[in-house]
Amino acid sequence: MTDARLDCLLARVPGLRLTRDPADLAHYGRDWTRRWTPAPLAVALPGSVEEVQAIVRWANEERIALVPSGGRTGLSGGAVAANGELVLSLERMNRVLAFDPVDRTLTVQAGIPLQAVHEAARERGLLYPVDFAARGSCTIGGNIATNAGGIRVIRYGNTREWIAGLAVVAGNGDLLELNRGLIKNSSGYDLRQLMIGSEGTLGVVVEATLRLTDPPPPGNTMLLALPSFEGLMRVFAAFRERLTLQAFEFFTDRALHHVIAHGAAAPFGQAHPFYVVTEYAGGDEAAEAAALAAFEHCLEQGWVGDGVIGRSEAQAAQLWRLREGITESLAPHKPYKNDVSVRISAMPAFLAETQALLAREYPRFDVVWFGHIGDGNLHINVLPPPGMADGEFVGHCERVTKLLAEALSRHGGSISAEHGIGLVKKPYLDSTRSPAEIALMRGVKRAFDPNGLLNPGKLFD
Ligand code: 2HG
Ligand code: ZN
Repeated sequence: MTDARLDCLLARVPGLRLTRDPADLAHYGRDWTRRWTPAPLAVALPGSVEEVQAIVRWANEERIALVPSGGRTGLSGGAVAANGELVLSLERMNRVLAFDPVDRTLTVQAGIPLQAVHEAARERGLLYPVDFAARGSCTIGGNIATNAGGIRVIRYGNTREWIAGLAVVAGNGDLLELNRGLIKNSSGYDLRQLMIGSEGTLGVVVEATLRLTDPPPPGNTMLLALPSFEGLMRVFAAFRERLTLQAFEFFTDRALHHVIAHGAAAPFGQAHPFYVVTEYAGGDEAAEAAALAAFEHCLEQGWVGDGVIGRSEAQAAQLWRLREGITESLAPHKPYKNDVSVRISAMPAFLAETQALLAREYPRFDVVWFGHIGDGNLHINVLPPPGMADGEFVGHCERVTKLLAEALSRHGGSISAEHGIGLVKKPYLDSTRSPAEIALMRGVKRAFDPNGLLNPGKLFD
């Protein structure tokens, strides 16, 4: 291995899969942010909990930083290894371990892709309801690390709601069995919940016990075209009042432009400034009548200009592609990403203020808005004007993010809704968390990871 520390690791964990192949270092050293040059020391691909524990103990002796790694689909730089860290990939630990039909839980290893969890639940007649476009590549461990949200939070909540138990290797190598699948457990601090959303800074999630639920009756999908931003929250209120919403997602014409340029079919004969994809439970006559009533009400009020229903599964998938294809269609342009949230009640005022701010600050930039508007969560992707150097572009975006963070602070919002803080949003953490909170978070970090070796530099320094 030409590195005495790695030789020592291999001697201690015989058979450990470890690579320093430059292609592997580049592959495992970065996530979807693509802003940092990967430079890990090596990549370890353990095959068991015991191997993970041995790696963490070795890292403490050698004082080597570790970057826990799932599917690396994150957008905040939380899984980047750019400073000689050892990447600890859970990729090989990707099995379903147990299913309990009475508890309705599925116990899995952390490296299992979200889509495989969906399939495992479906095969057992049940549903794991957290879902989003990266389902094929992201892993459940990464979902837990960021408390991932996605397109069905409006109905089912975030990842946090679906974790009945966790097995976690703490910063000193101890194995913690947190909550052990219990529904009720009033026995002190809930360390499981603390671990969820901690971005790999407190422990390495190695196994998770997931709650499953009944699959809903078939839903229906509708695409709405809106003439203005102002009507957006009113349309949401009108649909929520009449229907059980499973998703309520919004995007702008610029977003649609990129998805169509990427191969999707245009949904309407003419362009509209804003769009909503909504999915509602039912699929029966009553739901259809309620959806039609909501649509007609919005049409009469002038909040909606046009609409189309996905009549078959294939049509619904086509409508969903318009929303779910946005991130992929923007990726070649290297967008600067914002993922912000406010309470739903604060959304109209926040939208008006943010729209004015961005129109003022980004007159030359392509600004693409989309997101989970029914959860108060907006994604604002900024694309560089042609020819602008990367440094100048990022500098500009960082200055505007500061203004956005100040607006969020005034509206009681969050600088990260579902992507995590990572490296990208670290400078703005104090817009969302008070000094007292951050001091406590640092204390928690020290308690779980005394030598500061787990994902150092992410979340805070
Ligand atoms: C989504 O909602 C993801 O599609 C990605 O959270 C958001 O690319 C983004 O900014
Ligand atoms: Zn999202």
